[in-house]
Amino acid sequence: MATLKALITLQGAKCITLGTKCFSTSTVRERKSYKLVVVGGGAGGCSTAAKFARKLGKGQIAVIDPAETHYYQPYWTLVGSGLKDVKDSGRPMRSVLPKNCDWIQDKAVAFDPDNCTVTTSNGELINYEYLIVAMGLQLNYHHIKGLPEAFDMDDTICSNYSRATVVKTFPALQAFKGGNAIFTFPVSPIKCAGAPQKIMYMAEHYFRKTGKRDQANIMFNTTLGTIFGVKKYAESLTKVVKDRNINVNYKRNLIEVRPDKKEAIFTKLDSDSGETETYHYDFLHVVPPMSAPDPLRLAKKIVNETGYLEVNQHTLQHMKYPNIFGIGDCINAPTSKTAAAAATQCHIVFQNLSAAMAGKSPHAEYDGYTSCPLLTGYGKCIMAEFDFAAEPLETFPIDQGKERLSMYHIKKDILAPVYWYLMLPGFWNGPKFWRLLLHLGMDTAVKPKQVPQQT
Ligand code: UQ1
Repeated sequence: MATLKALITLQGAKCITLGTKCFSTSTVRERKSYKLVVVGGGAGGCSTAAKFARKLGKGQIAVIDPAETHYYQPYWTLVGSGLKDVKDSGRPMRSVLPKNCDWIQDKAVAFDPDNCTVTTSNGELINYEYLIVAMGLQLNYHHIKGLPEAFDMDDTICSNYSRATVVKTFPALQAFKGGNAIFTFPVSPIKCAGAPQKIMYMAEHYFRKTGKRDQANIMFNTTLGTIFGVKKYAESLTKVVKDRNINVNYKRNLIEVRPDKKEAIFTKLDSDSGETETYHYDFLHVVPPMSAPDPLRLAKKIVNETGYLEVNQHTLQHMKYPNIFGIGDCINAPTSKTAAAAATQCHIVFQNLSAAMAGKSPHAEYDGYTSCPLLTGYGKCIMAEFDFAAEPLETFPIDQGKERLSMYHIKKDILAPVYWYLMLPGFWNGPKFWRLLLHLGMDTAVKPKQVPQQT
């Protein structure tokens, strides 16, 4: 702590915010200073850093992220279903960051937006003119009593949401002999809100293929009151759960696991008295509650009351600090948090931050586009795509509400190369171009719908 204080005092030179610009007047050499600092080396951070690295050139950009490995998380449903190897979901962070940016392999722990600095966990102060916050979400397994320890104690508990626990899913499905297979969905916004049910459909199909479906009672215990937030896809999924004999228990929130007794405890969110229900499980797929990462959540000047970066949901520029932009899961935009959303946002951030750098007003507008390839079995996928208004915004001129083999192959075989070779190097702006082309320019939903800003 003393060292940290000394460092801060030594490097405590002033920074002046002028409109959208922040100039360092520091003469202290130790302090690093960049035109653009990107906090987070995930999908949004890498792809925006790549675009700006090309624009600004060497030495102008730093990406702050402690992780040694960058993971393509959309692979994890496929890993849990036994279709892909977890090793293929990760690549060394250095290999996915632009060559001419500095990688500060440390954790951002504090933000001082008035002085344009980010502090890292080893006490370094990084000075920026412009900042992109791309910190993703934090997984809060520890908010469920008994977790994360139960993952080590019980082979039948798994979770596709982390590298350490996704490898338990397929072996648990293989070892399953019958009984209750429970799939959960937590309170709070989560990333890829379709993933909690995708693995359930894959498990159901796997049980059928391996002759154990008759012994399985499959349950989806979700905190929500509907199966999906977009009417068109909710109708398709309601039919899927009915046809596959899956029991959906709405308004159930997992609060505790007892691996010694193989019990999962849920609160009933629709009961006033906080009533609980105890279920015996023979297989349990847990989706953790999530939040903005603690260092961001606690940076009160730049977040809203729920802890997410407070940006204008159309321009993605910060509501109070014009030299700050946000992308991906950590922002307050009211849309489903996915890599497809980050790809589309990347293009918007690039245009609007470039405008800000040139002293102009942001003009590009994000329409809330997001996409969720809802795997509903081996060889089946409903490709959900929608906007802020929860209206379908489909790329292909076919009904994407239907389960399709073509969409399954897009999810399984095509999107990963798109991610590694187009999105991370900053060349994939989402499928809007293809949507326009495939609809021969007749897409009526192309203009962003004006949805009131939510905070
Ligand atoms: C997408 O653009 C994207 O970014 C790379 C994803 O992330 C992996 C997706 O999952 C999806 C579905 C899209 C949207 C693309 C198409 C072709 C529908």
